[in-house]
Amino acid sequence: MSDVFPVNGMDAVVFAVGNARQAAHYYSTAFGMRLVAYRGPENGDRDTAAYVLTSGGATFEFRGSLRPDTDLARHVAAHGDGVIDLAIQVPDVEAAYAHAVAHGARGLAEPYTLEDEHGKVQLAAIATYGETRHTLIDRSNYGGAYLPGYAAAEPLVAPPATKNGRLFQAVDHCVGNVELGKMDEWVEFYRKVMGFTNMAEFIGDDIATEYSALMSKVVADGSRKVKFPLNEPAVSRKKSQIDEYLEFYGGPGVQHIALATNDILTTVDHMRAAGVRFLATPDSYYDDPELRERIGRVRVPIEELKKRKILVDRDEDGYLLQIFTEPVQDRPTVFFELIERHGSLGFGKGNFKALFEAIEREQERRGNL
Ligand code: TYF
Ligand code: FE
Repeated sequence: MSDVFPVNGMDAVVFAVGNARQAAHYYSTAFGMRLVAYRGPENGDRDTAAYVLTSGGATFEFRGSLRPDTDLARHVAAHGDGVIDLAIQVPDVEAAYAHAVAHGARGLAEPYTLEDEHGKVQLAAIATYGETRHTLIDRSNYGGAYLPGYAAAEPLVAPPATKNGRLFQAVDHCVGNVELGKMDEWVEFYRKVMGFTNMAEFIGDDIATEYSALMSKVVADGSRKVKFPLNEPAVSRKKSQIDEYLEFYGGPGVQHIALATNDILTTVDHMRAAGVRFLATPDSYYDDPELRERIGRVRVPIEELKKRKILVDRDEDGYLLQIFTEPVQDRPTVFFELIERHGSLGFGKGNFKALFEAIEREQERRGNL
């Protein structure tokens, strides 16, 4: 199962943005990330400014166009700031690419090698939903800051004052929004092309029509290191948040990136203090005796979660704490999730109702409900 398309984990999440320099600043100050590499005219790239930031094992690259007539500029004009690449680390790029295209993937870049004094990197790329791509990458023979062509860079600001100097340590999952009726086709795409399998968590018809206005299924590689939930709008009373996304993004794309943290309270406190806005759950969520019953004991008093509007869910394997930011750019498109897992492999199914009601209140404020 996992041997038809072995993966080692997520590589970089690449964003196309209107102003990469300011994005680098925001993700440094508000998300506590560390600038590690840069590429621009100073390094011979006349078209692009690219900033690479890390937080533990998570890597984000922000690319901005210096000219109006580039693919990157066209992408930002069409979609606003957004994710263009969910790069995946694979042990064998040639084999992964060959398997993917033989099973129906559209190839965007045949396997190629980048090389400099720090070693070599193998890459290839395939298309996924919308204008999003998956770069397949093997950097196991590379010791440089990011990729050949990028120069090492110094952090922009001091690290956050946490025990390990960061606010999160990995990308937990990356969610895609696709068009009505297409979710199962994309589930099938990941099954055929990458051998990914359906995880148990999904939003069924009943929940979809009652309150969520979306359907959702999760695919993951055999080792569960790469997890891709996929949403489609559901027909319901109100305008689906997925339709709002599709309208403003101009088609399918990445909806949210979930970041794994070991201390969600500290992370949320830091991000809030830096000006990041989170979706607010009503106090009634925490005061509901049914919630307290269902959740049982978690590592902090519920009052601490209530103060910060952190959601909590439990399943047979354990529990998780999670919270969602508002969209992080002008358009109501991409947002982030913070997630602290204690055994649970789920996605917060028990929170869907409260979460989607909070999202609907925001849609309403934007005039998009
Ligand atoms: O990734 C997930 O499935 C959860 C739940 O618009 C979720 O984070 C699903 C859809 C959505 C927001 C959150
Ligand atoms: Fe999520």
